[in-house]
Amino acid sequence: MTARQFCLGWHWYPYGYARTVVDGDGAPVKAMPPWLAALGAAAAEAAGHAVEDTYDIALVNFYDADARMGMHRDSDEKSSAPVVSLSLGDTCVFRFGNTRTRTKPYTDVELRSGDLLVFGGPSRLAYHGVPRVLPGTAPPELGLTGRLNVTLRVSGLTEEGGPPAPADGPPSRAPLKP
Ligand SMILES: O=C(O)CCC(=O)C(=O)O
Repeated sequence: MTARQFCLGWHWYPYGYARTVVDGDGAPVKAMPPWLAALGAAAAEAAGHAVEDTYDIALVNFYDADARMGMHRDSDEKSSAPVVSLSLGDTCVFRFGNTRTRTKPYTDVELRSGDLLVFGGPSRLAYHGVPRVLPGTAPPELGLTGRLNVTLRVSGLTEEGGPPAPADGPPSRAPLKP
């Protein structure tokens, strides 16, 4: 099982971003809310990073009890601005690794509902993933079964920076990270 994902601002697909391609319904990607962009900037700044560009991507990941996300790097952005990650709902085991390999050394930490994680600087391209969700650990007042993660990034792309939409044929759904 993998996390289910949708995007705001730019649509992520392996290995790039687009405004209009690959959404399940073929519709252009929904706008990035300015308040979410501001939250990303404030979080990065609070963690000691000076970010001049606007946070223009949100990846929203939903994890049910069996979902996971394989070790990967967020390396499709042209900006080196830190990644800001928010967790809501069930606690997960978040695996934070190194920049060279998907394997050890890595550190497992629990991310709980309300946690915000910033990784930038020398850790910006570290491999990371979610090997496990701890079902039933969400705060009951949220009314959420599962885990939601919102990952904020700066694309560093211009309007023209995304890849071209396919000339014809139905939009394809991007495979998710394993
Ligand atoms: O769910 C998480 O905490 C990690 C999400 C993530 O790594 C990603 O969207 O690239």
